[in-house]
Order: sequence, then C-alpha cells, then structure tokens
Amino acid sequence: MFDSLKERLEGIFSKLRSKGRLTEEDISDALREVRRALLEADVNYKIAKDLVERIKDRCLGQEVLSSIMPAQQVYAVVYEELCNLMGGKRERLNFAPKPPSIFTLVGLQGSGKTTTAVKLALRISDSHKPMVVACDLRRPAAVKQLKVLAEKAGVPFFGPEEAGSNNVLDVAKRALTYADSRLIDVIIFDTAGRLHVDDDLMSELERMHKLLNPQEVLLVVDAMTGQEGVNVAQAFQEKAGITGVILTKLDGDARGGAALAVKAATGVPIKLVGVGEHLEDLEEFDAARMAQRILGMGDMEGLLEKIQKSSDVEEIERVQKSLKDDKFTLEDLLVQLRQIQKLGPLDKVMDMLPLPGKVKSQVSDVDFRRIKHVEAIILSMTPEERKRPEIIKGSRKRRIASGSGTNVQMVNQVLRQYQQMKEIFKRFGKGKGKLRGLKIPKGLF
Ligand SMILES: Nc1nc2c(ncn2[C@@H]2O[C@H](COP(=O)(O)OP(=O)(O)O)[C@@H](O)[C@H]2O)c(=O)[nH]1
Ligand SMILES: [Mg+2]
Repeated sequence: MFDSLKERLEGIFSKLRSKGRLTEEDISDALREVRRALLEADVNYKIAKDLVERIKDRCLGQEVLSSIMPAQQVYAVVYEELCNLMGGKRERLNFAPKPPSIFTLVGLQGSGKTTTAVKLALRISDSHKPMVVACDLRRPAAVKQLKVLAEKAGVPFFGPEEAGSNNVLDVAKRALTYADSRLIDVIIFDTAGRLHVDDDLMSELERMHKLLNPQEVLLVVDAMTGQEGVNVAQAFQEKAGITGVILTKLDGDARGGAALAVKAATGVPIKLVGVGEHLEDLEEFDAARMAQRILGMGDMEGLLEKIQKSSDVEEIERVQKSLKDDKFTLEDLLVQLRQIQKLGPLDKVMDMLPLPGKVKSQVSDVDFRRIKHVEAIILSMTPEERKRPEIIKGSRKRRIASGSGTNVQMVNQVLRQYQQMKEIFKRFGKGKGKLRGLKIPKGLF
C-alpha cells in the first residue's frame, strides 16, 4: 500500500535526520520534496500545495527550529497534518435511532459496490441483522453476483425475483416490507454503476433516495483511480449528496492520491476501506493509522488487533521460550507458520510492521501459500532431524522429498526459510513483550 510514497518520505526524513541542526533552507528543501512526492502519489496539486504550506508555517516557527530534535519535530508535524488532511478523527457509520437503518452503496461500475455491500453486511452482522438488496437491475449478472456472495456470507438477500418486479423502485419498496416482517434492522442497497457520472444514473439515484431516505449514502471509490477517483467523489457529492466514502482496493499498488485527498476535496469522510478480495477484507478507516502507514511507522495497533483475534498465545509463548533458549526447531517453525498464516496474507501483515523495506521483502519472499508442502516436508523428517536440521544431508533430502511428495529443491527452500526465520525472529524478539495489557508474541517480530 502506497509503497513508492512511503519510500520517498522515508528517504526525505532520513536525509533530514542526518543533518542534526536544521536551517530554514533545509526545511524548505525537504518540504519541496514532500510536495513532489505527494504529486507523484497523485494527490491534487492544490491540496498538496496547501498541505505543504501548512506544514511549512508550523515548521519554520519556534516549535521546530529551536528544538533539540528538529528532524523528529518536522516528522511529527507532517504526521499530524497528514492525519488532519484525511479527516483526523474516526468516522463511524450512522445507524437510525429507530430501525431499520438504510444504506445505499453508489459509485462507478467496477469500483466494488457489490462486493462491498456483502463485506459491509458481514462486518456489522455481529451486532445487527443486515440484508442486502440488489438494485443494479441493468445487468442480470449483477443480481446473481450479489446473491451468490450473500449466500456465501450467510446474509439475507432480496432481489427482483423476490420482489416479483424488475423495476428498481418496486424492488426497493418491497425490500422494506420484506425486511420489516423479518426483523432485519439494516438494509444495504447495491445500486447500478456507470462508466462515467451521467444524468441517467443520478436521476435513478435521486428517485431511490427520495423513496428510501437513507441514513448513509456511501460512495464506493476504487483507490487505484487516484485523483480521478477524487473527481468522481466531488461529482457524486454535488449531485447525489453522499455521507461517506468507502475506498476499495487499497491492497493493490494504489499511489495514495485518493486516500489522502478525498476528504479535503469533498468534505466527506472516508468511513471504511477495502483491503482485499475476501469478504472479511473491509476495515474501518482510521486517519492516524493511515498516516502512520504512509510515514512507515507501521500499523502496530492494527497488527495487535489481528494477533489478538487470531493467535494461540500459549503456543506462541512456548515457541518464544525455545527461541530464547536458542532451541528454535523446525517443529516450532511449523507452529509459527500456522500462526502467521492465520493473520492473513503475509504482505499485509508485513505492511503493518515498522521494519525496513529490506527485511520486509526478505520475509515476504517466504511463500506461505505453500504451507501445506512445508508441513509435509517437516513431518517427513525424523524427530532428530527436526531438532537439528543441520544433520540433513543429500540422501535424506531425497527421502524427505519423496516422503512428502515434493522435491529436493523445495526441501532446501524450507531449510533456508527456517534459517531466515530463525534469524529474523531472533533479531526482533528482543523488544518489550507487553503493550496495553496484551502480551505480544515476541517471536512474530
Ligand atoms: N483486491 C481487491 N479487489 C476488490 C476490492 N473490492 C472489490 N474488489 C474487486 O473489484 C471487482 C469489482 O467489484 P464489484 O463489487 O463487482 O464492483 P461494482 O461494479 O461496483 O459492483 C471485483 O473483482 C472485486 O472482487 C478490494 O478491496 N480489493
Ligand atoms: Mg455491482
């Protein structure tokens, strides 16, 4: 996520830090580079310019120039201003005081509305009873897509077939009655998209919104579209009155423009972000966290949350002990791999860690999709070999390969990975183990 922007900023700040005391010129130069980095990240020119002006005003004051660690101060100011730019505080979804709450998802074709409708339903289904409604009736495939996803997620679905009509307003109206009889308290409407913002689309939305009077009109924007996505958001804001933005595909190589600028350009906050193709991949948007990620500070909170949700802390503690005693075996590796796998795709986990890019790419090279093979290979070893892998020589490698249905190359790879992990875990396992009452599995870092 935002890799090139992150890299640029990292470079700018490490240069600044190497200087010790800063002159006004040092700061101006650095901020000019920050502005260039923002433009390259596809942030609108005026927004980038204003942001840098604000940062500059603050940095050229006493606050920074007379401080003991000026580079750190500049960093802190940039961080704060990035947070503010993205909206500052966390914006939650508004639910109706008296159910049902009505949400419509609007946006261009392909932005992720249909997928996000189900993701959103799934996300709130802990505390609500949501239903999704197919109101993109131009393409039969769109109705089917929503229905299939809803079934997969176990979320109630309502569409033209259930309504006995193929008219958008009929479907919407009947969805309300249907929901009422089933104690559904949140109704999420998937709407039709177009390739461009056009009058036809806006008048359909207007009619729907008149009928439904929604709590939330959520604009779904593809983050990959950058500044263009921001323009689309402005158009929807003017014509359809949106209450929030959901930014999708942040897992891709989006440059950051949309995430940084959409709030400033429209006044509408980003409420949620899509970070993958799976139905669980929808997160609350948090400007502070996003700014931390962009500045390469790592998303520790996000990571801790994930770990708390998915880890078997006892198992990890056991492994940590073996790490500490320098007895990290291949069996321990297997436990670690399984734990890490539970956290989700590794590149996402890595993205959250405040590690240098080089270490991240080393770890990401470990191919966890093949964890089944790794497991088979480790299980084909003798207990002695698992404890002391250095005794595994050529003929044993061949036996292990055939025993696990793999090949010698893969066995070698696992052994290499083991060495790598051992080193990395050792390196990052030295920090403090407790933060906010949660025991951090040290071995993971
Ligand atoms: N990687 C990724 N893909 C997404 C995300 N959200 C949606 N997609 C994909 O984007 C494509 C278009 O999504 P869809 O929901 O059909 O868009 P719609 O035309 O607006 O309804 C689908 O292939 C989705 O799987 C996301 O957050 N990350
Ligand atoms: Mg759709």
